[in-house]
Amino acid sequence: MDKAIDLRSRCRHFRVLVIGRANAGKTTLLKKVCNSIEDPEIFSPTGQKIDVAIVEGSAERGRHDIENQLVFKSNPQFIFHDLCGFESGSGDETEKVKAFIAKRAGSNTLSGQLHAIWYCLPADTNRPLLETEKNFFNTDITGNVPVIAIFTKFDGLITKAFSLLIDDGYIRREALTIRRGKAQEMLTTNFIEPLMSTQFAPSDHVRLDDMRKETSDCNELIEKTANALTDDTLRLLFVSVQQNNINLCIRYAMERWEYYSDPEACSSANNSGLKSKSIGMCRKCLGIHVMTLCQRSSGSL
Ligand SMILES: Nc1nc2c(ncn2[C@@H]2O[C@H](COP(=O)(O)OP(=O)(O)O)[C@@H](O)[C@H]2O)c(=O)[nH]1
Ligand SMILES: [Mg+2]
Repeated sequence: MDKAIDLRSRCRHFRVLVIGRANAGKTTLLKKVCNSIEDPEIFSPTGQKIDVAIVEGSAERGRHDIENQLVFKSNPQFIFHDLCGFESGSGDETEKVKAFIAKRAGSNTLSGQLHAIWYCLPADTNRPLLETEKNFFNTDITGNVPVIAIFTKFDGLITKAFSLLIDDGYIRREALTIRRGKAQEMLTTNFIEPLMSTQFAPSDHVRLDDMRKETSDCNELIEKTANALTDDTLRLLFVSVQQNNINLCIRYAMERWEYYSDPEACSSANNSGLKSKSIGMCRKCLGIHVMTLCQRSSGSL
């Protein structure tokens, strides 16, 4: 825990570059990650707030300038860079991303560095991987920064799968039962396999259901991002900026021997829960300690 506090005093932010076509669902996803219904605030690279109301049309431009930093009031520990329009096929965009990543890699502060890339690919499209996207994953652009591919709008692919099944002669009830499995097959064949066979394939990939729904969550994305961070310090930072994902905090706490062997942490429940690493059994006894960890590291204690 001391390590987390020390780290948070040196680095207050986790910085993510989000790439994807227009309408891929990027903003909706970021709102979900930060538990926000509001749009993010936009800051220049030097931290000046950009007032998007001043110039008409500047909101979209401001949001999609890769250099600008998007921050949600609800979770200011995350800084996002939003790159839209990468589908245009222009070599300029690729160069811009390369230059941005190289500049961030050269930053002499941990806060200034880029920690992860989320590459959004809409799953409801007839064009799974565009040329520029193939180029991105066949070129060494990202260096050591882990990339997670996110298949957004899986609900749209389920709708497509349903239509195909009906066209194939399935009755409605049967089609409803098997449409999800069919959509997963389509995702694997048309999206995941071509993507993962690229030369610089992403560290991991995740499929997201309808992010517009209140009940949907992005826990799998958060967990996969945490797993892709090979640097223990960074992973600790990422876990410490989570405000919504208590399971990740619990799991991470359990992986750390300090927690695993701390007799105090187990005072309210039986030890065998910890030893068996059963999250369910340990939730009770660790919950309170993890809450403390999260609150302390987010600065509210
Ligand atoms: N079907 C479906 N639509 C979505 C989902 N996420 C976002 N959308 C819709 O897709 C459109 C574009 O979303 P937005 O987040 O603004 O995309 P961005 O341009 O990549 O930032 C909006 O109309 C959203 O309501 C999703 O998971 N499923
Ligand atoms: Mg957007």
